[in-house]
Amino acid sequence: MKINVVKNVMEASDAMADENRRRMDAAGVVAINVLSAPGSGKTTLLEKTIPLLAPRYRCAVLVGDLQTTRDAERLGDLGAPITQINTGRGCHLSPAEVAEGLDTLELDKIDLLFIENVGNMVCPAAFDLGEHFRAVLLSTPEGDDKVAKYPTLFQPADVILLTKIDLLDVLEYDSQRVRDDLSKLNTRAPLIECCPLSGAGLEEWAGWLRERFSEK
Ligand SMILES: Nc1nc2c(ncn2[C@@H]2O[C@H](COP(=O)(O)OP(=O)(O)OP(=O)(O)O)[C@@H](O)[C@H]2O)c(=O)[nH]1
Ligand SMILES: [Mg+2]
Repeated sequence: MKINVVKNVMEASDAMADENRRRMDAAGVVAINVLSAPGSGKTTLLEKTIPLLAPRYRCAVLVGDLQTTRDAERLGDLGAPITQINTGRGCHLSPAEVAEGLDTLELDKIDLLFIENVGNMVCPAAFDLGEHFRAVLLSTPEGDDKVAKYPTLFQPADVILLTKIDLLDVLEYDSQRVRDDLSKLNTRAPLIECCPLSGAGLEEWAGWLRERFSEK
């Protein structure tokens, strides 16, 4: 009896991600996959970050959502190329969708490409999109227990942003618990405490991005 085995259902996905990375490498683009739960502040972070980096760094954004162009509209006045990717029912961006997004951009004119993933703490973490680095946001209202509960999101992160620190005083939030959980899971990624809304802490994040670009 012949038994068919699908050895690695992710193989095609990973091959597509590698191809995306190759295209971006050829154009000198550094790509950051930005992941978090819905509403942690990904778009707000990008709204504040792009003006901090311009004009020295030419930024662009691929932004994933199930429906609407709302995030792209928010980012649309920054002077950076923005492409909204609607996934329909999809709970994460796929490398094939990112490849289509790359087709809409002039890669030779981009230094930093932010890929705002669909808000979700589980599925997006499983897919390499061809990015060079992963930035993971954790906002204080989500609770201080999330690092240990969602290890697959935080373990591969290259940088972690603890956002909405302006709310620390009104929440019963233990930042040390986050640091303790990270010390068991990921000691490589710096933890940047910030408030994307006010801009507090964003110079440290911008510095981290500039360093990643200069390393490439
Ligand atoms: N208090 C506070 N609110 C913030 C901060 N950053 C973002 N917000 C608010 O959080 C809400 C969600 O922010 P978004 O930037 O839309 O979050 P997102 O992660 O892009 O959301 P999705 O794309 O839906 O996953 C908005 O009402 C923001 O104004 C912050 O630093 N402090
Ligand atoms: Mg958003």
